[in-house]
Amino acid sequence: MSAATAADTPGGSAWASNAASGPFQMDRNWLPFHPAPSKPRFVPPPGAVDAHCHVFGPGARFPYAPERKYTPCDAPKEKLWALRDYLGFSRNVIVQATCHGADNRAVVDALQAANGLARGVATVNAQVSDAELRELDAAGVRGVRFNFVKRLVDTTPREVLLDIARRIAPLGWHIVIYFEAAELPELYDFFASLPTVVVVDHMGRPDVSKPVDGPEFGLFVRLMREHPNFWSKVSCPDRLSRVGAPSYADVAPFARQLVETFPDRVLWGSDWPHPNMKSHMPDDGHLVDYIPTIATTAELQHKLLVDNPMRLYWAR
Ligand code: 0GY
Repeated sequence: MSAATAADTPGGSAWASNAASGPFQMDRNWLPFHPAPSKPRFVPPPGAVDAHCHVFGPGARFPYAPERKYTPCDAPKEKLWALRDYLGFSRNVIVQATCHGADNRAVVDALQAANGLARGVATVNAQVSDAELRELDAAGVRGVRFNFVKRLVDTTPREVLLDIARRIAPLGWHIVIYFEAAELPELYDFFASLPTVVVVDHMGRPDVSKPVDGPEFGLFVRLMREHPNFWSKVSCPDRLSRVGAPSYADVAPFARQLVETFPDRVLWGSDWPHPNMKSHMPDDGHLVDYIPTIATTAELQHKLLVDNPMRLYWAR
């Protein structure tokens, strides 16, 4: 859907009625996505890609997984398209959220409805068949996500992940990894052994109260420097910041360093509908206005928002 209806536009009445999850009861402390994001001042370049966002349900049609660690409010594709248009973006990369487990039907449904304007990252388990992988590929999936954040998923043995990695590599897919910075020393060698392009969510979640040139973030920069197959999403200042919106000034130096050091291997994403935010819900307009503070020239912005995601997700 390229043209959002007035009611679906952020700020409109349908947009604001977001606090439901079909037949599921959303978690008592769940924060729904922002009901009326501000219009960003920053205008993304034509063709800009929001390369990290999710769809949730609707639960009545795409049930949340029994093994999930949270139950969200529904965040269906129509609201994602409306937000895309409102923020001035053209395309989305929809990442399978853990609340849907390895059942990728909500993402596939969104991809099939997107008229080529969305690609996906799936979650698969060891039992996935080659035919299922081909179907996901035909729908627009271009990667799998391995999640190491313990509050979100139970641990999957590394042999299983390596087996999945070997099976998706011939499709030209990549692997998206999500972990906390404190876990990187233990996971470093495993990550370095992965055979595909590897995209790291949210800069490996650095503790931004530590120095940007300190050992913790230094290890992540080393991973990127020594392994040219590694990319990073410079996303989610809202999850990492202590000073908060609209500047996210404590996170910006970390993101800026990655954008300037690895300009051809960075991606930006809104993270809508922002699962598991506890203290506040970010204003998506502020997140867009953060972009020129981390990609400070038109050339860097074009790489971050257009060239890089197009190369990774729309090469075919
Ligand atoms: C994010 C972050 C989170 C959740 C998930 O799939 C998910 O459930 O990714 C989180 O809770 O930090 O990137 O959306």
